[in-house]
Amino acid sequence: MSGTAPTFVEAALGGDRRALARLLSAVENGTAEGAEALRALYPRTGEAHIVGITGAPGAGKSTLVGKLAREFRRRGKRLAIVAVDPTSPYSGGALLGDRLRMRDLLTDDGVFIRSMASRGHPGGVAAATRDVANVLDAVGYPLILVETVGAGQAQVEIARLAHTVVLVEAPGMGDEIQALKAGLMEIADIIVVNKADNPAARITLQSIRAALGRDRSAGHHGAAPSAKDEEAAGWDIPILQSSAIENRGLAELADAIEAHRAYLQRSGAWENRRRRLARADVEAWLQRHLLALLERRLGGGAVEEAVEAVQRRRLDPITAAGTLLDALLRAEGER
Ligand SMILES: Nc1nc2c(ncn2[C@@H]2O[C@H](COP(=O)(O)OP(=O)(O)O)[C@@H](O)[C@H]2O)c(=O)[nH]1
Ligand SMILES: [Mg+2]
Repeated sequence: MSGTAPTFVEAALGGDRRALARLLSAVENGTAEGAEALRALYPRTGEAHIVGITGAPGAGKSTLVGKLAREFRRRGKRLAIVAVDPTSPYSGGALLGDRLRMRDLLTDDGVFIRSMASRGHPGGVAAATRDVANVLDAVGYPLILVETVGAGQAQVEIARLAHTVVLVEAPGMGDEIQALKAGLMEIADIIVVNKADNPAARITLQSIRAALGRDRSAGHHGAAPSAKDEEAAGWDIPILQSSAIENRGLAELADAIEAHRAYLQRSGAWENRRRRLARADVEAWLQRHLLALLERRLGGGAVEEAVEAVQRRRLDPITAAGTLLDALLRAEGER
């Protein structure tokens, strides 16, 4: 390593929260300093349990994550929270009331809370989320809760970049289960119907059970083996209830998260998921390196010109990408 990176990486490793915040900004913004820090830190990663918390806006994810964090703190566990949802009430833009409610977490040294910027991630938000989680893993947080809004493919992609995916549902958010449409049901390891203080939660619970083939009338219990991966065959997706505002169902949810990690490790699936994460990291950096190389060899405008041509339908994206790659290989050959 060279430059200024070692000092603030070391400070972050030593528990300096401001250095950690600065490190995360560098990593999020894709600076050279951030990349250098990530490189230095990566060997220390791979131990944390990364838990994606996803679901429709308004389901109560942020509230639930805050309460869940307190539950884990009661169990003596240190943890980090990453909010990819820009409306999360953890930091800067939050309403005063939200901040007051979060005050105990904000002043707890055992919790580190990070809100991701909603834009400006050179390699895409999924890759930036991985990088942020990797840094938090490296500096020693054994549990990382990542809140993402379960809307849109990019968000599903982020949720998938976790060892455990918790899907938060809530009653009264439209007559259909939101997650079915978004394809979130397929990636869920744990489902929790929040706002169980609302009587309509029963109906939501029944629709989810039916959707998973677990309604009693179907004559069996236990999940039909999920199609998402063969590794999931030994895991019955728990369908829990919670009321984040009434502090109910939190211990059960924390238990389920811990049980899922134990299951992954027992079954060997932990390694499969670690491999998936390693692959995502390699592919994300491959893409970033390749784009940077294109820019250096062909000039900054080359990719933008191709994008423009594809937008105008003068070129298809397959030809455009192929042409860029050919030009790059030619430029390399001439060196
Ligand atoms: N009735 C009820 N409201 C809740 C519960 N959890 C969260 N809320 C409310 O639902 C709204 C959305 O919560 P928020 O945590 O921001 O949802 P997110 O968009 O999924 O992160 C807020 O007004 C919360 O106070 C709950 O368990 N019961
Ligand atoms: Mg939120």
